[in-house]
Amino acid sequence: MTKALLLIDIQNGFCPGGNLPVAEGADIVPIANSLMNSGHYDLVVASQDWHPANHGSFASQHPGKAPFDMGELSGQPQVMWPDHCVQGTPDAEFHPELNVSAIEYVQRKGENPAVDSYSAFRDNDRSALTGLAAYLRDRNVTELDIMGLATDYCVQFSALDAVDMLPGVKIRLIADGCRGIDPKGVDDALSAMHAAGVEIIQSSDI
Ligand code: VGL
Ligand code: ZN
Repeated sequence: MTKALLLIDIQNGFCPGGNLPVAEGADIVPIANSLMNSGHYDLVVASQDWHPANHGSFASQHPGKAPFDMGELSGQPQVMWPDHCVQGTPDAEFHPELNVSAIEYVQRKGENPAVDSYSAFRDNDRSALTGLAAYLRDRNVTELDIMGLATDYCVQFSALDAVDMLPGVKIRLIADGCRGIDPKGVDDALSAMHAAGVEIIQSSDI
């Protein structure tokens, strides 16, 4: 029995003051810190959105596109994001108050400019794996709790891939430990995760 906590993209870029801020994004940092300190988890891992400056999800790479327009990338519809979480910049760093010393493994993602990677497990076109599923299997993880940013994008894609790629592992979403970009998108994401077999819990349940 290995209980693991997966922290999705708790980075400056997704917190107020960042380049792709999520409303109240920084409010989840104390929740992450208290869960890491709770003694409940045997293992804490985190993902980090880690884009090259010319990443194809950036509106700046598509003449005529503005941030939040729809475009296309790797043959799929793609939201055109503001430049965010560029490798080596403060925007890509974890939130300064996040207790990073408790994190044993960091999975970077979104490094290929030709495809986006919302999920911490694989690229959006599902061709390249990040290595996180193999790491968690190797560590004999049996329960995986997920929280972070943003509910309707990276959290949702990661939770759905966890169900798909870690058969037999119990997957739970810590709802109050997440914040989203679009309220409607958050509702849809919670429904989709629930329908896929993700248990939706609150941090107070742990
Ligand atoms: C994310 C949009 C673009 C996320 C990452 O972490 O949810 N969203 N890149
Ligand atoms: Zn990104």
